Amino acid sequence: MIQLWGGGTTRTMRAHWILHEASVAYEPVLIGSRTGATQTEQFRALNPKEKIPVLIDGDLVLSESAAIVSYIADTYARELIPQPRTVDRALYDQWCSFVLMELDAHTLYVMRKHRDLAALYGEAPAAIDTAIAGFKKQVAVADAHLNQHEYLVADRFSGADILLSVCLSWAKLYGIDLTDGLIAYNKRLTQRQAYRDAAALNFSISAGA
Ligand SMILES: N[C@@H](CCC(=O)N[C@@H](CS)C(=O)NCC(=O)O)C(=O)O
Repeated sequence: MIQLWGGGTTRTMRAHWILHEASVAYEPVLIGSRTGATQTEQFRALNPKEKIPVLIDGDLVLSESAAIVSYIADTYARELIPQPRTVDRALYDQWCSFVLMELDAHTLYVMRKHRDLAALYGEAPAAIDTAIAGFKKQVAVADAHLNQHEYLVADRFSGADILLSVCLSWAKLYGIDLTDGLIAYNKRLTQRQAYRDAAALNFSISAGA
């Protein structure tokens, strides 16, 4: 039985959502972040980075939320990801890298680190201001694309939309104003049954302090 470790965060949400989209039966192991549960000997053996989510499928132990999204789609739901070695797959990879770097690591996560987790990482108001400005500038590129297309790649729902939608929900939670177009796109995606079922499970525990 496939296992997915982790819950309560936007990164774990990505993995729960793709598993639900793919209708894959799995056992959720709902450990939370910053609870100490990622520092046990058992968990460190799965992921020495001490981070959730982690997927176990047979002999494969896979961390990194975006890698999990692509693996599940490639293996169990090929309609959710363009085929390898195609132009659409290159564009899919481009959008995934964009979301992970420009909307997650460089911007939203900077806000998380220096605002929510300032006790650990230090306060940095200037970094937060530039993170918000950076997020708005970068997300405008996705907005312009989505004004012309229903989805990010090949005009069909894919794992890349999961990554973007989760970041848009995260931005909303942080009080960042989004355009009507992005709000409508996100609403459409979060109305999917798979999203609702995954969110009910993922957010049944909280993110941790
Ligand atoms: N790049 C990783 C980031 C994973 C990550 O940072 N996870 C956080 C929760 S969102 C975590 O597990 N932190 C360790 C802890 O809080 O115990 C991914 O996308 O999967």
